Amino acid sequence: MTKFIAILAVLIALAGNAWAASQTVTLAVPDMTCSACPLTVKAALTKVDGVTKVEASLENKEAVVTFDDAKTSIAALTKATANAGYPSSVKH
Ligand SMILES: [Cu+2]
Repeated sequence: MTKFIAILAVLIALAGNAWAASQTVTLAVPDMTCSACPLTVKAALTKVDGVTKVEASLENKEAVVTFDDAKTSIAALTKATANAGYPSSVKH
């Protein structure tokens, strides 16, 4: 019986993971002006819980962020860049 409950717990945990979806968003970060800026933006975004990948580009003035939408939101991402001194918005 204990074993059955343990198996059930594993199945529930796996099902829980299935709900979390990995999302990728492109943020426009117009205030990046030198090669150090993308590093600051990347560091700020990487610190947000749930973010799995960040690519910040000075040339495009944008940051491409991959995150787990069960752990964080686009609002949290734009807030993180703003707190680092770089206001951002979603690129459509
Ligand atoms: Cu800079």
